[in-house]
Amino acid sequence: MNPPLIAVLNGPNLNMLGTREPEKYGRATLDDVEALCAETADELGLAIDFRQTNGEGELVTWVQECRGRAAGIIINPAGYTTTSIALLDALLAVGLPVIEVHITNIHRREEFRHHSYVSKAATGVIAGLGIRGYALAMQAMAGLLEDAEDPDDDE
Ligand code: DHK
Repeated sequence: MNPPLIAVLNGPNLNMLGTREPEKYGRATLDDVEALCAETADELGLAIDFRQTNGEGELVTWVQECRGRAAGIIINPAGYTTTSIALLDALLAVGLPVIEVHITNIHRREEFRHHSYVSKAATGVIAGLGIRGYALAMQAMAGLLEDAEDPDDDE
């Protein structure tokens, strides 16, 4: 049987990780994030489809394409977190477990970063733990998928 596929979707400017405001986002690159996700997925028996785009429409299309294809979505919506009702609607439409990840603690930053439309569709949110947040999201997703398989099992 194929391992469950988790879409790991990244929004605008995350392609610049490593050189972008390293005092906030750290020195790891997006390739490092992908390698971390791939390694964690492997340990958990999951597969990943890891992507980044600067375009809101493309992100919406990728979310739509997850229906019937992916078991869950891990998303760092970056700048679209606070603006995109279209992204929220797409996430609600596909009806998959969603974990929202932010590298920085958005609640310690400017007020305009505090509100997330995406959170309305997210099962959980991880913020402020650096790129480690992606690995934690992967672990949480594995747990959610297990719970969905075995709803009566409390462990
Ligand atoms: C990344 C961005 O690009 C910002 O627009 C968000 C988020 C924070 C992050 O912490 O990963 O406000």
